Amino acid sequence: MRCRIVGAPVQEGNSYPGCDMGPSSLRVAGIVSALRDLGHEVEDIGGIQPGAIRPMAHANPALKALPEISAWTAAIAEAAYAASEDAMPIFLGGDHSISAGTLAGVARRAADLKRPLFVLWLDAHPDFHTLDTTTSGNLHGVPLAYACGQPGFRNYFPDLAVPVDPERVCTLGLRSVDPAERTALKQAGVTVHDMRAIDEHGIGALLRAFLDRVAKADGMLHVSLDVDFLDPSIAPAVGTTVPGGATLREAHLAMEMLSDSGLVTSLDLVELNPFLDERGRTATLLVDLTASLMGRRIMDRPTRSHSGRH
Ligand code: NNH
Ligand code: MN
Ligand code: MN
Ligand code: MN
Repeated sequence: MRCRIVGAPVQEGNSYPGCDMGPSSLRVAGIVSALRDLGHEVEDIGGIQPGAIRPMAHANPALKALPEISAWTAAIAEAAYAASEDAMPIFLGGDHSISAGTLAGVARRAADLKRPLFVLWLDAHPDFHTLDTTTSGNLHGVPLAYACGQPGFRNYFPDLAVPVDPERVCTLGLRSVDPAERTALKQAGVTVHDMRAIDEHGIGALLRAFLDRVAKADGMLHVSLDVDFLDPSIAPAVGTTVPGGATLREAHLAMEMLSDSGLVTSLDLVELNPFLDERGRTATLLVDLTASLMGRRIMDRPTRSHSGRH
């Protein structure tokens, strides 16, 4: 497989500075060599630059860094469209606001190819606020709603070439959903699997059902992996820790099932804040999960006796 690594060092979409170091941290943790060791051809195109910032006013006084995130979204959407032409793009965030752009770009690519785009959103949060409903004002809380064509983004975020169909979106791992998001998710028809669903049915059964749908439709699949999908005890390097997240075993199972499916066409690794990490363990875990998603199997990997690197 050809992979293209695209850095998106955005931090203005959340309130904990440091996510701009995410791409560097993932590179230091060995994302490129992990993929090459699996036999993939990897091109690292470096980092995206934001577009021109134009001042804007909005009625919601809570909104933070709207002109900046709008400019980033335009640049990331273009880069994502270009990067998905002849390779599988892997976007290194940056906070989750980058997915406004990555989804816009890959949705446009899927439309060119006349294939339906499905989205797997692995996150403690659905990020389904609009500019009008967010009360925190942090724009990492809006990218999925924007990409799904929810109202109120016109004149603020770039116009979508093509929206993602919310009925082709599956969120997995939710455990922090705001009231406005709850209503909007239901109305839009997003598939929502919260942590209770994972506990009750097992992550494997939930993911299997979604992957079957994608396969049946000959769909493309974008995976958006927010660090806070994982339990903070294994992935501390994130501003918005929420207890009760996915375990290492659940996350690895999900990655290996995604790999087996052969359906994944693009990937976001987001919200990593290296300033909050412990000796690089979260970055290393994200690289391990990415390797599993890209074909690494327990039977082929060297045995680790503890969390140190060899
Ligand atoms: N829903 C909250 C908000 O909009 C939290 C969003 N934070 C995230 N999303 N980390 O993944 O502020
Ligand atoms: Mn998120
Ligand atoms: Mn989150
Ligand atoms: Mn060791």
